[in-house]
Amino acid sequence: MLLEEFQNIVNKKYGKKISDCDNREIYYAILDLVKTKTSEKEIIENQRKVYYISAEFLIGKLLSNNLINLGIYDEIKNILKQNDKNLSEIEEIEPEPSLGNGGLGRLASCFLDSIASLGLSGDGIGLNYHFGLFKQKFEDNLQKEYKNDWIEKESWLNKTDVVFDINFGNTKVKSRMYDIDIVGYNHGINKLHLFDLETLDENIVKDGINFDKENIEKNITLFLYPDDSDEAVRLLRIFQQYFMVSSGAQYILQEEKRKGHSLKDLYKHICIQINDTHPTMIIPELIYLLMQEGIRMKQAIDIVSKTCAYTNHTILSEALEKWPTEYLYKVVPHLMPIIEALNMIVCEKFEDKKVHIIDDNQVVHMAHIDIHFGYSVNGVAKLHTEILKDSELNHFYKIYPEKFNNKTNGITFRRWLLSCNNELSDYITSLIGDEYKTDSTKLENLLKYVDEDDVLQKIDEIKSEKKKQLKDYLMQTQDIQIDENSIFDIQIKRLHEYKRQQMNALYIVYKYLQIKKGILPKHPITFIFGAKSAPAYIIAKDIIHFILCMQEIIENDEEVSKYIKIVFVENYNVSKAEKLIPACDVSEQISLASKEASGTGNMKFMLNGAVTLGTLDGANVEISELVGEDNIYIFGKKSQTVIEHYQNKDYVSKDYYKNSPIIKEIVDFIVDEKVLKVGQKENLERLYNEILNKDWFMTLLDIEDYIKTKDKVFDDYLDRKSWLKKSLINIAKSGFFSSDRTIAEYNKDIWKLN
Ligand code: 26V
Repeated sequence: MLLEEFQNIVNKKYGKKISDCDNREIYYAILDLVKTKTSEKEIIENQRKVYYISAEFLIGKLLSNNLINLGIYDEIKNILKQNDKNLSEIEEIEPEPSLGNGGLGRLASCFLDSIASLGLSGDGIGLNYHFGLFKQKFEDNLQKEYKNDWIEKESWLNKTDVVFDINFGNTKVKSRMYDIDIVGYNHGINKLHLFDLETLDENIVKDGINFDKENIEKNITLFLYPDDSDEAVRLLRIFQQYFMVSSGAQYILQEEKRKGHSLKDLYKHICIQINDTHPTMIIPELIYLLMQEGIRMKQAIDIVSKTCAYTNHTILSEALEKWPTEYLYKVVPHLMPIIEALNMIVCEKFEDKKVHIIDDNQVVHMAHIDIHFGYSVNGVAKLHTEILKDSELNHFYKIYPEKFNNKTNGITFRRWLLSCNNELSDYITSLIGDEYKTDSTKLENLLKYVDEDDVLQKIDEIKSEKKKQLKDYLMQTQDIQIDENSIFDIQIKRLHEYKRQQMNALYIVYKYLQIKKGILPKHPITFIFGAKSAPAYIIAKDIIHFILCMQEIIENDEEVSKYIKIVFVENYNVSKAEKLIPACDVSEQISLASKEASGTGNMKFMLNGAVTLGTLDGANVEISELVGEDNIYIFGKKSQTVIEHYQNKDYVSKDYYKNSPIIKEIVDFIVDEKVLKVGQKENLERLYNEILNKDWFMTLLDIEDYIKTKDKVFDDYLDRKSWLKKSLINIAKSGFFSSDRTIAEYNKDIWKLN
């Protein structure tokens, strides 16, 4: 049946047999097949519907994922095999959209998958960035940025007839909705609505990722929001945000009217989950639109406050959005009276200026709008929510304790196990059946095998197979040779000082110097990094530079390269993560305690049998509670200590440098002659001075403990049986981190959809 259907599509498209098509033709034919199959599915409907609004949806490639969720993955794979085609080669043809920066955007996509897979009615609302997040290349050991041109004539995007006017004061633009179908696992479908600027002009992008930031009639949906380094860029970000929320709000109200619902009952039929503060303007925008419909302000505020819920994803103050009123007057003058009215309501109720929306410097605190005028505030891991309640948002917690709740993040097991590691998922199925695919807690049934040698050996074989696959991939794509028998130690995530890639790099320096002194590792190690830095984040780029310099030094040193190797994977993205994670032995989760709200990579590694080396930060705390201390390597100061250091302003990195000969030796190496020879003096000196004199994210606070613990990890790896036991326990205990569990909690406590 499916074969016939597929052959028909191929015939109609190209007038030839499947076996005569090239991989690209096959890719477009499967795309058509999936789209046809999807359109036959029912749209999910419940009593209520959630709209997940987010500036980022890091969807990744969709081909395999959709095949899995439609239940035709194995069949298609076989059809292709019979015609001498290989599905994994065809996957390579699909361009990867980069509609997100990192964890926040990937989480939104995992959530859409789970919402549909649980049969809940929920659509995503976001932006259709034509070039997304930049494509990263390394040139002269430095990061260079290029546009990611991902939209092709035939793609997952479906153009719709839905068009809205978007008003920015004097300027008016048009937005059009494009839809991507979200296929639930064995379920119906929901939609991801991506809004696009009708008058966008891709030609205004000149060399790399530069374009005219002020030409908003042509630029709004060109790139994923760039960092806010200058005024034009900050303004552009507000233009983007308003473009998204106004399109989304108009669409939601249009749908409600189409269904015959009274807008006064909005909150009875729908809810809106605001993903971080980027979509916050949907609150005043909805109030504005309801008032246009003749509803009085007081009632409009009441309706909207019962409709919107807010998720906080970071406590980093530089990431909490604050916009000067002056900017908002420029971009959304019609919303300012509403924001001012909301602020008045707050000021009348609460004297404490810390909870006001507009501060004395005429700056609007976006999160404050969400907290006062939304009905739920949640953090994304147990520790993170506690920190919000106890310190960062304590003033608000005291006023609205009932609004605060925790929803520990999760990941979709369809993508992060079934699709990226079907060797492991098939083996798990052979041991415990496939119930775990819809009830992830069933993975615990694996625990009965922890002492069975043949099971442990098979786990080892699968890991080796995935390491071999990664080795081949790196050879093909980056011309890099790695030893598949070495330990794969992997840190992949956005580059940020708080995530402390610099600490990992300093460990490698330590190892390098040891080897030079004749103290040799017992087993070879491959240190793998993948990370993009924001284009204007100077120190992050210096860290990349330093790691690439170390890579070159080690590569060209025969004495050292026998034992250790650095690989920096270029342009780290979702599909690369899918290849790296199943191959990992040691998962690096080493952020400064209190700074990583949750992390989700940590969960993906655990599910694929890697052992975590980490601090008690974000969801690492929950991983550690689940697997127990024998099955994770925890080091470093706890969040409470770190928070006290910040409060007392008593962390002085230079003291650590002066008091420890090891620290001095490795930090000095950043500006050693050997490094200066392959690198740029300016960048290396800047990094050296930063760590020595500032070190805001306290690398040197934890580095000695990190070295000690990491050495133990590599020693323990050699006791294979005990290591594989840890690996199996990690897999067995990872069920909690399924995004199906997270979404079930959102539904039960916040959305109440069915
Ligand atoms: C944004 C920015 C913007 C400019 C300046 C520096 C900076 C630093 C961090 C951020 C992060 C924004 C929010 C975010 O992406 N949070 C991530 O959300 C994930 C999903 O909940 C969570 O797993 C990560 O721990 C959290 O960092």
